[in-house]
Amino acid sequence: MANNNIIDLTDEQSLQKALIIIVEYQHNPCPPEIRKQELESLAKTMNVVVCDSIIINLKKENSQTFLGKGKVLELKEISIDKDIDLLIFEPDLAPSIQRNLEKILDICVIDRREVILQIFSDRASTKEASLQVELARLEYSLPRLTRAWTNLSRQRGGTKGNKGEGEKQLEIDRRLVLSRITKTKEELLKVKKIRDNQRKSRLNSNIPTVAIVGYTNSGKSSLLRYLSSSDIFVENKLFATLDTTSKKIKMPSHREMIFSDTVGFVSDLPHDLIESFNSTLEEATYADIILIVLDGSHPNLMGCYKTTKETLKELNCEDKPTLIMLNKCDLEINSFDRARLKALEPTLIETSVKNNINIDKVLTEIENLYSQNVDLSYFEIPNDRQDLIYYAKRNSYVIEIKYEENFVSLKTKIKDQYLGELINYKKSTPIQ
Ligand SMILES: Nc1nc2c(ncn2[C@@H]2O[C@H](COP(=O)(O)OP(=O)(O)OP(=O)(O)O)[C@@H](O)[C@H]2O)c(=O)[nH]1
Ligand SMILES: [Mg+2]
Repeated sequence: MANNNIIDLTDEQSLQKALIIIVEYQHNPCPPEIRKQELESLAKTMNVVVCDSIIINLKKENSQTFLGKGKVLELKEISIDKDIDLLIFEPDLAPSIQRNLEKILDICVIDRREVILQIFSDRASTKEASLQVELARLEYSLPRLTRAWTNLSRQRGGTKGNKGEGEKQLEIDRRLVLSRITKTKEELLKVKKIRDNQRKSRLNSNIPTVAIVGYTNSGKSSLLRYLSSSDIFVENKLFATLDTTSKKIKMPSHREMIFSDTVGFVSDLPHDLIESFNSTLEEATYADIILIVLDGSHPNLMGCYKTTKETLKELNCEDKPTLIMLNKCDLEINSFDRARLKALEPTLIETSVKNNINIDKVLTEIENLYSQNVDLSYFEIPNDRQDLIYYAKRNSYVIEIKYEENFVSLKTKIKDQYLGELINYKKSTPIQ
């Protein structure tokens, strides 16, 4: 690829010095101090050194440079004084503003969205995740082909050569990016088909599925790792997980359920990333139960809760049976937020995956939730058809078996294709 226009931070460049700029100019319910902290941890995850962070109150937006002339010059002075290589802005910048700022400041200017793209790009490990990130990066780069900076060094587009040459090169670059986008989409479609087939076979079985969702770094992978005694990747950094991992878990009733880990949410997740990660997030759409993991020690707990609920709404999952874990209760949880959350979500369970607090309770609750919400079938099986009871146990999710005088009553969740001979003993009304 000749020109991807996205910063590529290699190890050698890992000591890039960044200045973070949070601009307050439209009402944002999340306090700037908290947004600053989050952008700092995102920047650190991207492997840059954050030298300083500044919050700027902006009354009137400048159409060319977003900030006023005086502020831009002030930033230039700070950047020179502190030997800054990289400015990171929140909110996201329009391509033309980013270009103008880079020209005036003579250093690389990126926004939060590009930071997230970079992190996703560094972390994508499976083919699907890599393709998804590649697509988001290419789409992001398209309107930015004339940027002065890329790979933290100057690029030719728009800055060198005469105008005619620049335009010709730009057209070549545009076409290259567009054909790459088409190719990536095609490849993605193929990978998606494989995933869909895997999911289909999981859904076709009678094993209930639980999607573990929540803000990044809340403990989702830690939970699945703990439950499945596996070595799933867990890290105290944002976006440790970009792919879905599914594991069969033995529940307290000894029945099995499939738990799937998902990519973490973040507030204002760039829309193209939500779209490109849709197939991963679809795990939630198809799950029987949603398990939300919240980090109780997060400084913006209510914001994380809100973002999680909003993202689930975007995925059309808001009406699914849902359980909330208020995780990391071994750490300090803001008592005001805890009370607010409990009022909103009375069934919330305080947990610590780290110290195994209330994890069994979560599993039991999930089973309860499932049996309350699932469409059950009812059967009365003659006592001498123990083979059918055995068949039902193996091929459906049995909620209850009662041995009556003349028959065995069975309450279960079973898919039509598994009914077999059981269909002859199906009852339309629930067993009393
Ligand atoms: N103190 C404490 N730390 C926890 C607990 N659960 C998880 N952690 C830590 O929180 C950090 C993030 O955990 P992960 O399981 O990677 O979080 P995640 O939700 O999968 O994060 P993403 O994949 O980025 O979305 C790790 O350092 C864990 O060790 C807990 O109950 N208590
Ligand atoms: Mg994870």
